[in-house]
Amino acid sequence: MPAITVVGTQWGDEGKGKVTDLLGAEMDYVVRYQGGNNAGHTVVTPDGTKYAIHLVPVGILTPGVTPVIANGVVVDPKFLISELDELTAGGVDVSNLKLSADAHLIMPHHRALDRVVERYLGKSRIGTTGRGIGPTYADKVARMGIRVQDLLDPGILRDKLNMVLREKNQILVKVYNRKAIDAEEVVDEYLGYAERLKPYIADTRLVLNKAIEDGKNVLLEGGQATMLDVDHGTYPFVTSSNPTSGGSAVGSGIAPNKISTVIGIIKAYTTRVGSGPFPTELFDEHGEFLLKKGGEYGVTTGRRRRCGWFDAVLGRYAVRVNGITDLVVTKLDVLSELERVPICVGYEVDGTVYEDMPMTQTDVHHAKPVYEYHEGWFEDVSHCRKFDELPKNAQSYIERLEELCGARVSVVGVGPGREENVVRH
Ligand code: 2SA
Ligand code: GDP
Ligand code: MG
Repeated sequence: MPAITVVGTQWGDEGKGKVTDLLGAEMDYVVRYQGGNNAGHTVVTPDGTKYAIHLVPVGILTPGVTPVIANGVVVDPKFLISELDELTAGGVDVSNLKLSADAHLIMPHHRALDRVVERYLGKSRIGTTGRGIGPTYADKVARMGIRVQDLLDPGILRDKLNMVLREKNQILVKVYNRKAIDAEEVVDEYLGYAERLKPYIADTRLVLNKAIEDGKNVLLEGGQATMLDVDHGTYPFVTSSNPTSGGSAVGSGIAPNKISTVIGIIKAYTTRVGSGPFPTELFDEHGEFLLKKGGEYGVTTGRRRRCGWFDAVLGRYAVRVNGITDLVVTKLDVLSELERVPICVGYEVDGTVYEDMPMTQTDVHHAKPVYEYHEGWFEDVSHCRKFDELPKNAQSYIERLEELCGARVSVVGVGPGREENVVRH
């Protein structure tokens, strides 16, 4: 059985958590392949319990699923232990978790650097989640990273940390006027985490490939989204990993030809948290309407999300870059009660209209949305479960998004609950 990847198509918070949870029942393995505890996935189970999951895969909530934190993830061990403890206290069995020996560890100097660099950037700051994500990936690529497997060898952990801190402490003290970090204190702290995490550490690349050979169902769960991808997003206002479907192969060790289905999660409008260009952003009462009705606040940091209309230029781009086979449109219910619903079909930059993403970041910053206007609907759609139960204008809105983005819409979300969906294919 080939693997399935679930990706965010916009700037995150499209409802990936809900969709992954929905698919979880049919899965044997659910895998995080990039990012870390910057992610925030909300799941509302049928009994009404609401979970905010950050680092572990959402599949951990489904009995029988093996949750996997694969090689492409950056892991803050203290955070992981607290998330596991919290889930256990809530009655969730976490004993099956597999943690890749190759995943990189977020260290105290990464968290410290994330914060001071943001302060240093001032007006140009990225608006990171402050979890140390960027500096950890930077060290991974610079070959200065410390990996989960280093927790198993105190001598190596000590040597690596001493070496890295010789450089990082110079930066922290001399450039940013901060206190130096004591290597021995960190070694002691991390060896404590090693004791707790040892039972979960595994060769996840082997585990997952064997699972595929045995015909098991594997779901690769993306964090963040296409436009936050370090290669394909609105650089530099991106995260430091590859949330796109290509990243799901690299970040798990599952070959691309073993991934048969790519499901793109797309909100019926657009949101973004953090800095960076956002052509359809609204600064008027419609923006307030989406913020309030959609409950658009960050799950990790509580930050207010910026809100705007649906952007089909971005949707088309995401379908291409990820090879999306099916789209899940979420939060259609939020759009009820609007007289008309604008859809951005192109960008105007200095008199030229682009139907595809402009080549340069400068043009994206200057892009003005070209809208077509769609008749709205006033009915509450949250009870709809079949496509023809949706109001006619809501149906044609979905069909228009499908046409503009170039992929079929298989599911439409009409509420936060696991069962609040219209399933088409
Ligand atoms: P980082 O911390 O280095 O990954 O930040 C870099 C950019 O990536 C954005 N980013 C996110 N955007 C949307 N949702 C994310 N997760 C949380 C959520 C966010 C929250 O689900 O609500 O609670 O604020 C997420 N994680 C990273 C970030 O805003 C920067 O623009
Ligand atoms: P993720 O990061 O992509 O998993 O998304 P988040 O959990 O950060 O944000 C999505 C929010 O939308 C959460 O509060 C979900 O419970 C909620 N949500 C998901 N799908 C729907 C939907 O179809 N309708 C409504 N009203 N809310 C939804
Ligand atoms: Mg989120």
